[in-house]
Amino acid sequence: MENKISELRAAAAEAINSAATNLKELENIRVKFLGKKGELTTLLRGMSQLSAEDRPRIGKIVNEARAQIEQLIAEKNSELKAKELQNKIASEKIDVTLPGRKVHCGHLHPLTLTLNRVKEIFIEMGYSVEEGPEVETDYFNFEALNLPKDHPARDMQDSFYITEEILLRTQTSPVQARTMQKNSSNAPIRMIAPGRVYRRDDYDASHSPMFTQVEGLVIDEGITFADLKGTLDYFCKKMFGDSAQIRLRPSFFPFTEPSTEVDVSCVMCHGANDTCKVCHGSGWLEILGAGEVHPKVLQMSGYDPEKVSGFAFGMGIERIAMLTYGIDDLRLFFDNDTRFLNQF
Ligand code: 2U9
Repeated sequence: MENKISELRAAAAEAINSAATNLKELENIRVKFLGKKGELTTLLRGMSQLSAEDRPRIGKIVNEARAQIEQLIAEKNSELKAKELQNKIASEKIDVTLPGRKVHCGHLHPLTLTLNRVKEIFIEMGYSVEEGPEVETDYFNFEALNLPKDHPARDMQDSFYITEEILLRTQTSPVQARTMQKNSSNAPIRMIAPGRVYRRDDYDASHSPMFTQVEGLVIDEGITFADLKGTLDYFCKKMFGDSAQIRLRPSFFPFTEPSTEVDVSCVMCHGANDTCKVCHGSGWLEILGAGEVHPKVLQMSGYDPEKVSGFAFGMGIERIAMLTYGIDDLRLFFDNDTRFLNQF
């Protein structure tokens, strides 16, 4: 028995010193000798067969052997841990003299930049920014805006219908109609409604089935066409520079009466170049539609046209961005080619 114990002790010491080259191997050795089914543990179990006088002596030797092996394992454990740490430090060494990696920083999309600027100008004038659903009811998209079901003007906009009564909004005007209906009677309104709108259009250099609009609505007592003109003139000067001028041409929209289309003096040549590619020599660019809110539209959403009046306008953000940045193809905004986007 004593021989067996000293053989085991020697074998364990040998294994710990030479075989254990990492912590996992060391653990395997610990289990082999000291584990539940380990060799020394098995030996201890066999002690019941020893005579009563041999048992305490042999027990002492086994316990000493166990303590020695444990001690060796603990020492080896610290040694291996230190070695592993050294290896880790060596392999993870950072060369601080290497040149840094360039951080690619994202930035806002040109349409967002343009939209933000438009919003900023109207917010400075005291307008609130309202939003509404892109999936709309036929009622808010058409009916509440003086476009009943049989109205010929509905043909002007081919729409994406989801059911007979639900469609993708063709303009942001339903947001204004919803705001009016939410308000108590004749409460003044000064709001813009930015957002995406959808129309069954071709996808080419100047058309897209989805684009971004900003519409505005002002309602109060005594609002006149002069207020509309002054507001849009101020907006264009802020947006395109102090030298920008506006020109109004008569037009027709079912939700405004009278209605007008608004041109701004050419942002490129300021009307001074017959060969200008942006205005084609006319000196003017069409950028807005507007008008006084139709009395029927006021009435339908709970406002009294005898007491209050208002003006409304609408513009396409893609068109404004194309004019300000000198872009001739609308599709560039949606292709997400980083060679284009990185220029903003
Ligand atoms: C309510 C009352 C009136 C919104 C208006 C326009 C004129 C207009 C177009 C410009 C280019 C849309 O982006 S575009 O295709 N818009 O010409 N929009 S007046 O009038 C309203 C809206 C809501 C309750």
